[in-house]
Amino acid sequence: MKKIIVLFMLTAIIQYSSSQYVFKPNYDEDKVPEYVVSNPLKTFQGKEVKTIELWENERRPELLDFFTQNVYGEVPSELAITSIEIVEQSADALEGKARRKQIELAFENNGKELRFKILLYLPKGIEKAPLFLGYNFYGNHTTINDPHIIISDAWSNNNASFGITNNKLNDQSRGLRTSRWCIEKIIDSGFGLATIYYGEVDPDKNDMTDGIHSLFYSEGQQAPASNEWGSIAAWSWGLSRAMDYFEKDADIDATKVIVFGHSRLGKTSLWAAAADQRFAAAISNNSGCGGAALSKRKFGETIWRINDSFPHWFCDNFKKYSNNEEQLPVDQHELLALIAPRPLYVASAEEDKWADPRGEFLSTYYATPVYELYGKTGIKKPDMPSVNNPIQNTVAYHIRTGKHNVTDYDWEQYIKWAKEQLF
Ligand code: GTR
Repeated sequence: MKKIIVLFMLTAIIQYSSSQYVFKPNYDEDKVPEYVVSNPLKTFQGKEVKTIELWENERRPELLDFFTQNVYGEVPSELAITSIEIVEQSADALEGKARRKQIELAFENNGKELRFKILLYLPKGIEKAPLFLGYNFYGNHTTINDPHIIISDAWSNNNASFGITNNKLNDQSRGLRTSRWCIEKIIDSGFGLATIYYGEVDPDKNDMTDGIHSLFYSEGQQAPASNEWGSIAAWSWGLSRAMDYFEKDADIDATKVIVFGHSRLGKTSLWAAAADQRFAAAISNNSGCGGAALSKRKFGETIWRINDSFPHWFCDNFKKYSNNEEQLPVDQHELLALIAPRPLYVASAEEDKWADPRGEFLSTYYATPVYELYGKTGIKKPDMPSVNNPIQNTVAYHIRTGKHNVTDYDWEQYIKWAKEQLF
């Protein structure tokens, strides 16, 4: 009997590991499994949600709680900014068009400290500027060609094309990512831009002993509990603390802060806007799995794959859904619905199959009933628009030609739409 059990277990283990080993992403629409799209306007107990009151008092809280406890993880407790320091500023940046500030926020808890810097450009001649806020991947100094931007000493992933070989950012990469930020157009349109190096809030590696997480640990604790925050929730927390600062800065209109992010940082901008309703609007650029894309389509990156490659991004409870998407009582369209009625822009790229453009689009369509409850216009039809042909309502969507990236085309759409939506 014992032998049979051992044999059975061995077979199961071998089958399981070989299925993981041969993981091949599905890029064939015909092979998308049949899946149930959960109704954002029906509670887990089956109650129909027909009023804003019921949405706000029952359905929204239960969805927010589900995503908090089972996907991104809970922030253990509140932690306010300990100090704010303007570490550098200029009234004459970007050839006189803008003002620049570099602001350092500090946090202290349990005898530990964390600091991160916000790089801020504000258009001249506007008393209280609306803002785009978004993280960058390789340091503030890569985003804009400006010799005054301070280089962070926080840990970074190595990347030879940025000259980063010992996990340290350096001057070689100054201005290397300007193509992703479109600063001139942003400033010329009357918006400010704030960016933060995400590694200052939490280094992007599977080690939870560092970054903001560690400030919340009890003695001897090395990692968050299963329902507590992974890195995406930590980065989102950082965006909310930046918002705390904006509320104190008289040069900024904190009621018009649009949270933006690309890829993993697009997952972050969506979760930040869902969790913190002070953000006026959200933009998800090519956010894919665990962002805007529907998980149950299993197209491109899947929950198993993302949890396997990036075990630190989500909370441990999310691992229950690896190769087990059917058991999820929600899908990512309900993350989008949590942002309603605030403007939301989801963007895909034609060649970015890994992020499942159709899944990102369908998510905006399935989130739309919640926007409609508020009398807002979302995505009315389940037919994807053609490439470079945006739909721009309160919920907006485009798929552009090209790869996984942020381009001028993307920013031109965001700026135009944000102006229409917020003014
Ligand atoms: C990929 C990951 C995606 C996306 C991307 C990025 O490796 O599989 O989910 O987040 O990284 O952030 O660049």
